[in-house]
Amino acid sequence: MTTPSIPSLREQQHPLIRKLANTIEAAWQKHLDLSLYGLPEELGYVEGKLEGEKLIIENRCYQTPQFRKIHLELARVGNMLDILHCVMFPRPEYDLPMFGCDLVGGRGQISAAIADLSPVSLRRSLPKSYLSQLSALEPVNFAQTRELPQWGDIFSDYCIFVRPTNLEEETAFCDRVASFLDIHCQNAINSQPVTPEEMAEIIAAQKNYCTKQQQNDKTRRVLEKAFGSAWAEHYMTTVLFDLPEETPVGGC
Ligand code: BLA
Repeated sequence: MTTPSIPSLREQQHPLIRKLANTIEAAWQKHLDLSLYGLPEELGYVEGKLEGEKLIIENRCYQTPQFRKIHLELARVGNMLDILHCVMFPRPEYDLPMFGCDLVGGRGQISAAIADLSPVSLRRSLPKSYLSQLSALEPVNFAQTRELPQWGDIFSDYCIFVRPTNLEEETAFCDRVASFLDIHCQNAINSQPVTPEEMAEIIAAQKNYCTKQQQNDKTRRVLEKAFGSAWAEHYMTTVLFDLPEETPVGGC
């Protein structure tokens, strides 16, 4: 008898999604002290129907001393749509940006590849160490860059939003995500807690980030068509982009 293995979905997905999922997990394993994050059980693996096609969602979720939740989600709609979604939510005691990444593809082509380290402090810029490390990366050029939607003012100047046109660009995107993650994880494990005042600002900025992401109608539409609008709202606000706790976490 075989137990269903978790990587089963990624083996059927677009090669860039598979490669990026492996890259992200390898960076996490390499740098971070991971423990499992308990998602509500019914939301770990989800199946629905979208226009007669089966929608499958698989979630992996961890936490670490610096991140309250790091989430990798793979989703597939029949043979039409392949999705990778990933967000690392820092604990608000740390002045760390949000890492976010979304790959959306269908019929063999990735139409949207986005990755960013987004500032979540009210000064609305990345910490200095990030700015110097990100600006030292080799510039990458993509033939087809895409325009951010209105709610996309949360992203940094280092955000990449492209439609990769060939294997070389797919590899360049994946390498850039690996660099973002190396920079991010190294900064995270060396970061020190902030003051309560700064923490309040960070909570407000994380809320703004999540509220903006919840305005992504393209994501919402896919989820609504498969599971209905109440479920889509619940999923977007509790699994994809849940708000940080209001009350400061006590501790010694
Ligand atoms: C775009 N996201 C999209 C698109 C779809 C989804 C279908 C349109 C693709 C295209 O225009 O080519 C769908 N994305 C999903 C679904 C899930 C998902 C169903 O993650 C989850 C189950 N989105 C994120 C994160 C970022 C993000 C973390 O989840 C960025 C860090 C960005 N996705 C993002 C942006 C667009 C997008 C900016 C383009 C939106 C637009 O053009 O209006």
